[in-house]
Amino acid sequence: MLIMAGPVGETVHDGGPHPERPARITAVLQGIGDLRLGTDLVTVDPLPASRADLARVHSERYLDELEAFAQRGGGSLDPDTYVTPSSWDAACDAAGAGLAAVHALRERGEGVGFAVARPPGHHAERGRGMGFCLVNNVAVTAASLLAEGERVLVVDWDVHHGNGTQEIFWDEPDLLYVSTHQWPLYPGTGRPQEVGGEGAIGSTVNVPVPPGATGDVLRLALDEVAAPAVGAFRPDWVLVSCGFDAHRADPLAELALSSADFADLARAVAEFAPGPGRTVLFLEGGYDMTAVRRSTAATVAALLGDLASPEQPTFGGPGADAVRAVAGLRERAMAEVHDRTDGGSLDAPVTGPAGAPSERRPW
Ligand code: OKP
Ligand code: ZN
Repeated sequence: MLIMAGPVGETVHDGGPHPERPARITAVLQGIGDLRLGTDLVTVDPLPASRADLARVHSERYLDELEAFAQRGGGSLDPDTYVTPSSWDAACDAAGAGLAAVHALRERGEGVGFAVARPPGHHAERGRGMGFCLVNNVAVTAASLLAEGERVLVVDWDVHHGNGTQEIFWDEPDLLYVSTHQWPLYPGTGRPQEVGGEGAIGSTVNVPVPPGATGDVLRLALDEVAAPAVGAFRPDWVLVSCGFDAHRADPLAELALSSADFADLARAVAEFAPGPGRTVLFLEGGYDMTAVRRSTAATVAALLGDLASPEQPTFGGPGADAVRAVAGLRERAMAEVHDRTDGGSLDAPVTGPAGAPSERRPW
């Protein structure tokens, strides 16, 4: 059963000629519609996230500024990130979608949740929106679960690194953040050496891959890098920052996945959950409407147990060696954080999450 929370953002938060646009939600709905789920589709109407929900992950000051900015008519937070008069309400509704999905999953004890909502969230940091993101939707739901004592895995397969999610949970040992992303690419964070803060060493897992990487390379990242960390972590919930912009047709990046690869990633990620009713997808990026439609259909079908997919999986692209090198890079970085904590040198290398975007390859 698919528990869809939303849709949010199909008619609001419209920046005109901008890739992050309302039609993305229409494409997701078409992809779900293509599956003809009938009674296997349950739609829940999200409530807006409350101030308390939002304040778990964002500063009061940023929330006040964002609301007031939208009320004054909006504008730009950065060259990529627009705010319209409807954006504050849209952002609150988008953040509420994940909470509604979790609520419905708990009631039913089965199914897969999908927050079909925009604006996206994973670039939004505690104190600022950026990269098309105003409120960090996946973080709001994760923080609500953490407040209830749950252990949360976030898998971020959007082609961009989720710098906001990483920053918000940098020192949180009960949240494991795993990201695969193209490198180099916006926002420039997400090196393998970024492993989490002193109180949460190893709770951040970054697997950058080069342009041209195919589905098998991301599968390798989940199987060889993510799976051991997840096995040791034992999450209660699996939240997926589900961007479809690693698709080969996406105009914003250069990875080479097909819709069938998203199905494959989804099957792998669902295995990380402790049981049914504990996996929630959050729409992040995805800017080619056909790719978004097909990838949505393939991903949801896979999670509901359907093996069929219209496109073929992809393989043979670059990056497998880079993925295999990640474990070693992580281990060295984790030892360095330990050394610093134990009174080691004060000028040890910075391991993030802050820092200027870098064009250097991490491997
Ligand atoms: C949002 B999501 C350089 C280009 C920046 C921003 C991309 C945001 C992607 N100024 N582009 O992760 O899909
Ligand atoms: Zn993205």
